[in-house]
Amino acid sequence: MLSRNTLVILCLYCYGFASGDPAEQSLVLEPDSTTSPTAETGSTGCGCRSPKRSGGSADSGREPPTAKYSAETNQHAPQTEGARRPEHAGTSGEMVLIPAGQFLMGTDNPGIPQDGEGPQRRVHLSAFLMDIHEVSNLDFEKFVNATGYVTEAEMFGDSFVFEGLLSETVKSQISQAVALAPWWLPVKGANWKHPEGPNSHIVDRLDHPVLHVSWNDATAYCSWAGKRLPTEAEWEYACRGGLQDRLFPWGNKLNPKGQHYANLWQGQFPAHNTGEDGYVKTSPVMSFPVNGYGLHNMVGNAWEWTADWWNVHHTTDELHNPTGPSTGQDRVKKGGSYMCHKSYCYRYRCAARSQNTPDSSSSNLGFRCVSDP
Ligand SMILES: *[C@@H]1O[C@H](CO)[C@@H](O)[C@H](O)[C@H]1NC(C)=O
Ligand SMILES: [Ca+2]
Ligand SMILES: [Ca+2]
Repeated sequence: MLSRNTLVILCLYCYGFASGDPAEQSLVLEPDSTTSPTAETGSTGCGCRSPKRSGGSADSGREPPTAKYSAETNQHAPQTEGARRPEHAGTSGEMVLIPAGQFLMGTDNPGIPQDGEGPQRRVHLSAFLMDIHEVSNLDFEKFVNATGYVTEAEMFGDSFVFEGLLSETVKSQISQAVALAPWWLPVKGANWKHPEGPNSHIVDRLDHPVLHVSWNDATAYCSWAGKRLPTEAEWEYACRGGLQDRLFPWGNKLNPKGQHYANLWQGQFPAHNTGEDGYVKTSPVMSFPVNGYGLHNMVGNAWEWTADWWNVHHTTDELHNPTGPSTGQDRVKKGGSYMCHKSYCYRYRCAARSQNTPDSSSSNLGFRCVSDP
């Protein structure tokens, strides 16, 4: 096992670490001085960037719960606009062909303007194959069994866990929290195999998304599988499922006909999740209806890493197969998670985006891969 100091030297991305007692280096919790203080304020902050190893910023913002649906509403996948699969979308294993085309990326009506959701711009993409679901614990276990890969959270010895998932015993052992997003707690021994710490296991959720994987881990997995992470443009194009100018992969209404189409948060964050969509934590990667391209859980369930560096400024020039900025500090993540509610994290829209450092990991962040046909 590499020591922390060895890791700092070896890891290209660990620029945020200071020297000293390894126990104090594991997760850096100060606000990120490079981030505008207004970047996550008002009704839009969620602490999305907070569970990072090199800084953090967040806020609170609350709205009363709006319970309207029952947990049963997701039991039978509804046959509505989002569930149709176009004839041009063929399958290859557990991947689906996303046809070449053009789309309008981003939005001119940003839900969270400071995230760089706009301006809307035309993007052309070549065809690619995409995993129909988030990489599952079972998928990741195959990779680890085959390669002996050790994730960054395992090397660092800790990862961020949403406090609502933790027992009182585990919580009582933690003295730090993210200053402005106190629902994120650094948990020793939390990693993909032990999502809530050493006493938790994945045996009963092998079909759930793998969590506590950094961008570097995700890249290693996709590379092993002969695939790669999607660019942000590919991810967003796939998210839209062939629909134009819609908020969600299935349309503009969050719950068409009273049905849930994504694993999000119902109730008051962070105190109470009613689990009205059937899940208070992650759900199986094949749950919820597919979008127009046959993809599950593009929004909600686990956030998904993309290949691109983060930047909030975009050209309106028409681009072909854009790959994002050539350099940066954070990588783009898309789709929001089971922790998202409109009151504090309206990021379960295709145009929404957030970021984290490439060595960060948390209990709501995973990924899926793409490949070239
Ligand atoms: C990985 O290896 C362990 C130990 O040999 C085994 O129990 C498990 O079934 C393997 N998992 C997969 C997905 O092959
Ligand atoms: Ca849920
Ligand atoms: Ca997802």
